[in-house]
Amino acid sequence: MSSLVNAKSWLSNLSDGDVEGIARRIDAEGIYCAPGFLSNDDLSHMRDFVAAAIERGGHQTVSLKRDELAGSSLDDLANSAEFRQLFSRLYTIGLRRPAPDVHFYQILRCLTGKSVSRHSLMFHYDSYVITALIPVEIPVEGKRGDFLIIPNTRGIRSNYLFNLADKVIVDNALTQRILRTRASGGKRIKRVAMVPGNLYLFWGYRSIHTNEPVDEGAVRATALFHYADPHADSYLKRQLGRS
Ligand SMILES: O=C(O)CCC(=O)C(=O)O
Ligand SMILES: [Fe+2]
Repeated sequence: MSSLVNAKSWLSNLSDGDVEGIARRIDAEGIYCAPGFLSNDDLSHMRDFVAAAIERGGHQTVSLKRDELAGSSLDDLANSAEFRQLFSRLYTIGLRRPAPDVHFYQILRCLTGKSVSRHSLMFHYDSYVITALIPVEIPVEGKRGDFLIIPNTRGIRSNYLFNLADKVIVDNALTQRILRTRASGGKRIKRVAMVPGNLYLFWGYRSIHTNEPVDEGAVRATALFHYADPHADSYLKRQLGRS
């Protein structure tokens, strides 16, 4: 049975100094990794959940949202006080600002089938300050679907309009092409071979990132927890109907 014991014990042993260390590591390296965050039992439970979701989805890419994750154990993780506190502590200590309430934009991304390429190498900034990523399933042969990140290329924009401008620049076809070319050897692009059960943390809002594709017959599943939208109260954002 999945119990999240490893995760909870690691989380509850974190001192403020440890959290500060995590923040400074993300500042310096772009990404922090806590190895073995999930136990093998947790992982195998989540993998069964992923396999069932892919089966139901007709062996195509599926993205499950928070309300579709009941029974996956990822719901228990998102609801656990220890996990939630990691985000508010990392925000307060890392950004030296008071942390907003913890509401996750939570996704379980399961890539497989012909649609893999459409969902890969799409470089982007997240809308949320902190991104936590836990790989659940990573192919052991063929293309691994490495995570790619150009860390900390922008600050937290004071204004939603500037944020939109950044996103438009990254979103266009030319920029995507340049980034894809650079992905194979660019110095600033960091490649991370993801290990299932590890917890990865990065400043999703500040960093351009994406994943490489996997083979059509393979499965790459990642659990994502996004926290703290700096533009949650933006009038312009509301008018534009952006989420
Ligand atoms: O699955 C991944 O490796 C990254 C996904 C991602 O960046 C996102 O969903 O915002
Ligand atoms: Fe992202």
